[in-house]
Amino acid sequence: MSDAFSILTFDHLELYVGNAKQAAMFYDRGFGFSTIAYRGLDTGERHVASYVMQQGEIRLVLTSALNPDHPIASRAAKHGDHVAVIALGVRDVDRAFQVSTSRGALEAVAPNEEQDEAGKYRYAMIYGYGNTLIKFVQRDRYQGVFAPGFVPRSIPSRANAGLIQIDHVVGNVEKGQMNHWVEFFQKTLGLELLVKFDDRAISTEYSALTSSVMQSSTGRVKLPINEPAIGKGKSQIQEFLEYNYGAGVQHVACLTHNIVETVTELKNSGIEFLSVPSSYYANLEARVGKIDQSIEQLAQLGILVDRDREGYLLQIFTQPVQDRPTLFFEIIERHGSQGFGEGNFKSLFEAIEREQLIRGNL
Ligand code: TYF
Ligand code: FE
Repeated sequence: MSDAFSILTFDHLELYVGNAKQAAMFYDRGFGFSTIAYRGLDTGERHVASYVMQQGEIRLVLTSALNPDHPIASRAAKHGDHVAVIALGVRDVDRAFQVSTSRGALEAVAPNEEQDEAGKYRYAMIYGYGNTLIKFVQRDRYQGVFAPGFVPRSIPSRANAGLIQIDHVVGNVEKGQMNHWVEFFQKTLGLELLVKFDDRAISTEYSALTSSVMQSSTGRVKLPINEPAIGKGKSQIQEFLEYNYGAGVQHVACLTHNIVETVTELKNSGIEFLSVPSSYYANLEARVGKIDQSIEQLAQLGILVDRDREGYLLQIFTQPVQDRPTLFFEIIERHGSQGFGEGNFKSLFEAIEREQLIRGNL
């Protein structure tokens, strides 16, 4: 198996937000990200302000417009704070752009080179689902902290939470659109369809969804896509689409090597998580067998466990990180399993439905 061109990793995710200065404090104090670079009025940037936040290899760029006519202002007004750009590290931006656009991807920004004293930085962008942009980044000849136009700013988070890598980034698309986007990622990026969960695998009494997991050849970039399916109540995917005003990134899964410590830290910092009933833990050991963690501790923190042929995984989901029921984060620790917690889908979706019911959206 091989990609259409070499996709190395997630380079960063850029969020368009209403107030980047305040969001930066949330991702620092709440999630344990350190500020590593900045651009804004005081660095000579007239149109936007951006904070580059890093934890382990995860980089989030938080960007706000400085005036109401800027397209980033209208995007943030429409979708709320959201992941606007999925940036992929590639070996060759020109090839990534040429191959993907010749196979049907729409051009957003043609290959561009920016330069400063730290070297040369190349990028290009294509359109993904909804208003999401997919950016190709090539930084092999760039030695700077982030990119030209940014000044280094070293503000270490007071409490690193042990997040180390982006594991996967999930998109929600409108009903009937999932296969279109699966084919889009197969054709234009050469991603492989790893697994498909249909609405029988993913349904509760009230709601249903279908999901396809797309993956790059190295496995480092995983981009699952969900669409709503018909159920007795409103699908959580439909709820997302209504509040996000269209397709977009639903959740970002961050890898940790110690989920117990990570979640303890995040909870102490005020991050709120979904919770499952204590009955989930009653027959857990029978379901997943022996694991290294104490089930009592997992139950206390609300961490979910799933096992497949290759091993097991631990996962937990935050509440949405803005007032709209849109973007949320997943914390995941893998022990062999490369799955997504299929065995937890029912409990997880019932937990989400309890929240939908409180919001008046079930
Ligand atoms: O990425 C996944 O597939 C899991 C489970 O709306 C999941 O994290 C799937 C759909 C969803 C929430 C979580
Ligand atoms: Fe996930």
